[in-house]
Amino acid sequence: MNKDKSAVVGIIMGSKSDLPVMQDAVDILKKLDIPFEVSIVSAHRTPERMVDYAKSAAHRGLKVIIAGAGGAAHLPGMVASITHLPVIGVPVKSSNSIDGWDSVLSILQMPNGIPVATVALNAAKNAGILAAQILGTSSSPIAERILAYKLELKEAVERNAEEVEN
Ligand code: RP5
Repeated sequence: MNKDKSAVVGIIMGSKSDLPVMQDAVDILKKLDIPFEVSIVSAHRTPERMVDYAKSAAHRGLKVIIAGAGGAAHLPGMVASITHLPVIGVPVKSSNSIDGWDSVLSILQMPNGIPVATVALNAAKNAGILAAQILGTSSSPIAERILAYKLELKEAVERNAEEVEN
């Protein structure tokens, strides 16, 4: 487990096999200079660890949790049922999945009262950006870094447009 004491975002995933997808969340949080921690927490294989993680998250200083899982992807929803922190769910297309629909629907279809902010299939990068945006509502430096990132996106499109149109 990557235990950064200053972590404000917790990235968790059901299995090490989710890491290649979840690495995108790691990379964008690094780029945006937001302290995070990474852990493997399985809803089905390590339920006690999941409960401990979710119960201690706010107390340990986390502000947002990004939870990725595939298949019968109960991790994001179960963590959201335990903590009051916002949980962003990343449906991971695991090797034996039915085109990822299993992951998407099991994270998306939460009951009233227990929301999970679900991003697109394998969209861990967007989960990282969304976590940063949540943090940016109460941190001007983070908000500024997000604005700078958006400017980069805009300039890349403009460069492409110029290349294609001229
Ligand atoms: C889920 O089952 C994990 O999140 C992963 O996406 C999927 C497969 O896990 P492994 O069998 O590769 O460990 O719990």
